[in-house]
Amino acid sequence: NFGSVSTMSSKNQKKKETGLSISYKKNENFSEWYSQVIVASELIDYYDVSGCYILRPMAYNIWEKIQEFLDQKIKESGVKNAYFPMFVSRGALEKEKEHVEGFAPEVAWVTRNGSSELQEPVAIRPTSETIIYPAYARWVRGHRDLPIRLNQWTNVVRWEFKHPTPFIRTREFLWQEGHSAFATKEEAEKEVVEILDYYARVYEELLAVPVIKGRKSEKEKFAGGMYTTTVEAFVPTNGRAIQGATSHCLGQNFSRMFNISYETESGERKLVWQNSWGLTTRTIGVMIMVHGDDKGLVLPPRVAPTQAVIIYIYTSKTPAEDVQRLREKAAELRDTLAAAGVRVELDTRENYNPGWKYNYWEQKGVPLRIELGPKDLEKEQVVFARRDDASPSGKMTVKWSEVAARAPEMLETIQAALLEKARKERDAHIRYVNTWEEFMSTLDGNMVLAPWCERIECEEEVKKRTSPDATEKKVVAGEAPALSGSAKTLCLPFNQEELPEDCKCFCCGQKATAFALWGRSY
Ligand code: 87F
Repeated sequence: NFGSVSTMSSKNQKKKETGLSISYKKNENFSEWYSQVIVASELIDYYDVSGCYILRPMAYNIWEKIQEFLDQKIKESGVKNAYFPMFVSRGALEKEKEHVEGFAPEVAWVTRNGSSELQEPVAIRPTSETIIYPAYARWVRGHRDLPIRLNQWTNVVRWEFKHPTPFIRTREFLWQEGHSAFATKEEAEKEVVEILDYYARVYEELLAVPVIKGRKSEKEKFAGGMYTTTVEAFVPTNGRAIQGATSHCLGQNFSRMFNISYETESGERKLVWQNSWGLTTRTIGVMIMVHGDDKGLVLPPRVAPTQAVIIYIYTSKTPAEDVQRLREKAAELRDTLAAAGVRVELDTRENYNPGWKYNYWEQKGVPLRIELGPKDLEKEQVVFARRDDASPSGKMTVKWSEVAARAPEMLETIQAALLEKARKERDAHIRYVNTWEEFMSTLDGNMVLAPWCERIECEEEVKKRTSPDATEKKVVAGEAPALSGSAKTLCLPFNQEELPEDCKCFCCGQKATAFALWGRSY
């Protein structure tokens, strides 16, 4: 589904037919570029249920890397994994009215088996509070049963009606959801920020995507909880912010509804303090959008299924014994690199020329290409070509004897360079404003920090005044409607400057209580 073909040049059309190259430019048609990249790189294939996509091995492997990192972190902190059923009874789902109310249209129900109607339809989990908390109520008796700290890695289903985008907004997605119950508020709050920090590290240390940590406004928080913390990322190409993951302090709202309480030593019953937190396969979409380029995917080395590819080069004039030596040396280098812990592949296909292979692996985002040609045989060297830097300075020669030491170094250099570049670009799109006029003239393409009163009515006013109707913005054909939405608060950043004295809200003029980060978002 690449949209209108007539806008492509015949050269691009040819490339598309051979599956060799990305014909859309990231800067010119971002949404078509994205669709093309995820398919050409073999991350995603389409499926005949709207909003659902196949995660091919490349995508699933990246998810496994994220899982490995986060799973280890949360286990070290004492959280255990479990698995709860995917079906929710109507009674359980509707127990906590406030929480499900706004979400009800997104809940998918199983109403039939074969041709018979179920006596009592069951819902497919959109999130598992109503599945897990009845069990917590049974499991908690005394204070010795606390804390309970469980996580599960699952799929969830939310029957969204907004325009779907692979990884970013899908009707089924993969995530982890953590649910803890403590005797004290302090413990629950401490874990909320501890987990948020792991989420920030997934983005920054694995995906090389900078994020801003903060608290959601009253309007944007999870309605069932007390407060929501979030990591927010930014896609410079279209100026959209995107929520990266959330960690909620639930207070005692759910323990009250589900009667999760314990007896204290003095014999009183007290409600537990809870939190919940989730990170999804959206992470992968954000990474693609931030790092990808006109040649295709650009993968940060720490999550790249293949970190380095070796390509040997020869022509019809290369003597047969040299070709043989190239093959042998390339295989030897592959083994050396694999032994050094590099996820390496050797492209031995003889029916494709080197140019085609370069293109192929670039499209797949492999961070490091190692070239070995006839001239390199005498000099006992290879050429390193960085995926993130196509300039001549992105190429360098490396002695065979040093390849095993230099390749891991280079991968770490690339990892750091990707984060640095993304951070510079993101930072260039963060703007401070003080007035409504400044806000409106800055909003397009940027995230805006503005002194704010934190009132829900004020945020609603901003939403109205920045809606496509109010701003006479046209919905761009072929572009997701999400790309033309109103401005909202992304978060109140934890890390923020002190407000000047007597500072007024940029929108309503009432007393400002904090800087809020605003943007148009996914
Ligand atoms: C859709 C349908 C029904 C989001 C929904 O963020 C219910 C919900 O409760 C719903 N979409 N939510 C909020 C989920 C809150 C929370 N759950 C645990 C998380 C992280 C993991």
